[in-house]
Amino acid sequence: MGIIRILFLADTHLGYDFPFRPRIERRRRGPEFFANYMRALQPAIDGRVDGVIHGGDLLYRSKVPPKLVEMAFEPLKRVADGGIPVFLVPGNHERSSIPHTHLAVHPYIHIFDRPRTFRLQKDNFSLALAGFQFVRGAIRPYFTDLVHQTGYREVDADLYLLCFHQAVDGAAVGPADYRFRYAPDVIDPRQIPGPFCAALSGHIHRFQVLSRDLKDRLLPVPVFYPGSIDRTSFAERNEPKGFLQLEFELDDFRKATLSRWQFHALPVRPMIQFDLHISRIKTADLRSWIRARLAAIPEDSIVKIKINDTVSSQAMDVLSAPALRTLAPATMNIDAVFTEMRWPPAYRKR
Ligand SMILES: [Mn+2]
Repeated sequence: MGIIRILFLADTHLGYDFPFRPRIERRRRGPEFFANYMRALQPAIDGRVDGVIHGGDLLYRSKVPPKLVEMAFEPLKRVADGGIPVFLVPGNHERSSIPHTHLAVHPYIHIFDRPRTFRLQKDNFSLALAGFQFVRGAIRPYFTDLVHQTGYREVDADLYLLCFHQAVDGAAVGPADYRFRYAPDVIDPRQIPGPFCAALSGHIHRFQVLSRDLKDRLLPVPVFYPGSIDRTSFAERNEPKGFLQLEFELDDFRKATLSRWQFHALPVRPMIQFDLHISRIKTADLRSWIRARLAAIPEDSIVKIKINDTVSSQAMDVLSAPALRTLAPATMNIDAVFTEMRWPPAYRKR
């Protein structure tokens, strides 16, 4: 009887490493975020989906120049101009609301600026999209109430989707697979009411679909995280990045279901971390140690050198950001992080 296709992306963090007036010349990662954003939206720009949901953290922070907001909304408006509605959940990086929001005004762009429900209709098939902006702090005790406040029960539709930008019990992050659990700022997914067929959320940067709770019981409503469109930190260095496409179907008996979904991967650069125990290397050998390591990895790598032990000022001459850049090809991004105080003990504050 009908199919509705939804493109779901989140955590685009536009504006990250994207200075409008750069003070130094080096490779910036900002354009890569925009490039993946455009790649993710391409199916919508081509008219191959019926709606777009952005799960929040469109921008990398809340205080941004209007130009950045304009650049972020330009492709969304292009999608909306094609008659495809766009739904946006303000995330924590937007401080729960879109800055310079007048730049986002378009009859087909809908923002969850408060708990509310939008309707998406295609022929005789309709979806209700209930959702709310990012809620800071203790959401767990108020979650049921918030869902209620969206007013979804007053909206008639074949299928109901819940949109938010929060952590839920069982969501996993980081190289050590940390799992969120039972905290006041974490949603209990068992509390998502039955009429919903899925919850779509941003916030967690790893792509994952939660269908079981922490006790391995089947969840009544699955939770989808598309993850971020690029690696925003070294904690994400092993994660594939991309976006989701979900297909909803209305059959001949007017029964509607989430019939299929697919993760679409986006290109990412290798992220490589080296551990440097500086007390074990002569300062004179430091440059060649770094050069040898950089020569053995892909030229477009994003490199972090994790420096253990106290660093002498001579070693700092090699490890400062500008000095490191002279050792790496211009195609790399390179940075050092210091696990101890940057300066020898004599410089430390008491
Ligand atoms: Mn985020």
